[in-house]
Amino acid sequence: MNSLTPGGSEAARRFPDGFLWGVGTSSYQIEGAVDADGRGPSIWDTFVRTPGKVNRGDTGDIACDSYNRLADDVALLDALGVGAYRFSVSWPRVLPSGSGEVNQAGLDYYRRLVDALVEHGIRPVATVYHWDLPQALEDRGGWANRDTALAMGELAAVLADALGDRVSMWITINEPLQTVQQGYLNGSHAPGRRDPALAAAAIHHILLAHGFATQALRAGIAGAIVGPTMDTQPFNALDEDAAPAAVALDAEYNRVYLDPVLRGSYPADLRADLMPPDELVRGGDMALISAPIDFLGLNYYRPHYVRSGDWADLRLGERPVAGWPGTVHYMPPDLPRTVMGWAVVPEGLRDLLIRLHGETGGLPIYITENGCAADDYITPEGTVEDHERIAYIHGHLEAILEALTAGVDVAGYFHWSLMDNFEWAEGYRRRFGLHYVEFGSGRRLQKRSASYYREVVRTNSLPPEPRAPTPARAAGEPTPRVGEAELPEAPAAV
Ligand code: IFM
Repeated sequence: MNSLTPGGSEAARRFPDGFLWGVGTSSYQIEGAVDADGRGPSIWDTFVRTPGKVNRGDTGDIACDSYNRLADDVALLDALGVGAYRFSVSWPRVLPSGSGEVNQAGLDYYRRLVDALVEHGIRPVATVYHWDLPQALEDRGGWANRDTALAMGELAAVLADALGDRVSMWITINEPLQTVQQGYLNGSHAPGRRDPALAAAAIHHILLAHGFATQALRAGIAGAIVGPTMDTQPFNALDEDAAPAAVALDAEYNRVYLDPVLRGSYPADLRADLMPPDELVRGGDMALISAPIDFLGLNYYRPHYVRSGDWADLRLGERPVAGWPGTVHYMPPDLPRTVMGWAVVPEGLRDLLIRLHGETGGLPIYITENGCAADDYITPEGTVEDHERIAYIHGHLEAILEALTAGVDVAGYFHWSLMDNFEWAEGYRRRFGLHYVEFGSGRRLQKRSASYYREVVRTNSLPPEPRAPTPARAAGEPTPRVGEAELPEAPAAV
């Protein structure tokens, strides 16, 4: 793909001094202990109990049991040698009713976590909202209700007060796109709505929540470093006729979140039914949403492709682009894919970083998530040989080096994830971790990729080449370079 593949000079493979290496998780995906110490219910506790919503009916009731295994997880981080850990706070653990009374026992858990991290020289990076909205707020309208944004400001103030002496770096919201697309448009995530009018309101209120949280964090913590995390998803048009649809999808998926934060306005070409109506956008809202941020968090997994094509003649895996007759979502058959069905395109990350460098006016960008699900398994020798993941990381780190060379201020990389966990509607069947989790016993086991990543962190550079052969899938599985006839069902997010 580039000049850095095996043989690139050592200097070219080095990351800048001070580059922040980390891993990430989120509360509902790992903590379990959903009834412990006064935690209130979240929308995910409700959603997982709705028949047919989550694969095999899996729940986050136990997950990785991180609430009770805090020391084990910090030991894993320590062994990786990472400089930072990105975790999220469970809102219903801290404010069981969404606002009002604070649950001290819940706050204490995060205090213990942060103390342990600091003791080990690992910088805590906290996400205020990673999808587990208190059910009490959902009962009052969830993200379609402006009060939810105000309540998130309240949550951020509580967190600033309790953790601000030890946590300086904060992510306000994680992937607002997914909250809106999956939570309010296609219903595949909690709260499972399918209503563009609610989605339009949710867009505005989740951005407003970012604004209120930023304000509260800055007010409570001197020198707070604050930014949102977006999962900006490139849309590539494969022919000229499909280009207008790609631009429209970019507005619907990406610019609708980036523009308000970076420019203080919604994109004029946004799908009309998703444009937050004037009566919801009050005076001062856009100024609050676009208050200065210190960095942009970027979660990158994959790009998308559209081509012109007859809706009556779709191939397996293709879907119409809604609102664009004659244009289809397309998966080029020669692209490798992960078990999620997501295309593996590291250079998409490089190009996206260069784009965002321009759009943010050169703000530092942290890759707050990047990783892949794979069909990992424990070999008879007791190891997990996840060479597909190593190749994935390697390729994406090369892409980051290229972006750095092009002048982008990439300030850190957080691999998703520290360990296998509850992958939302997919339940536990999709493993994203550097550590294998034996669900049931809760045992954690280092995968081969953890050793690879430890070496990257230790040397602050990319190894000359991945350490082992890089089959696209675990041994015994068919290669993902399959013909179009074998394309899987398209992911629900798009
Ligand atoms: O597991 C999720 C995470 O919660 C948000 N970003 C994408 C990951 C993989 O799907």
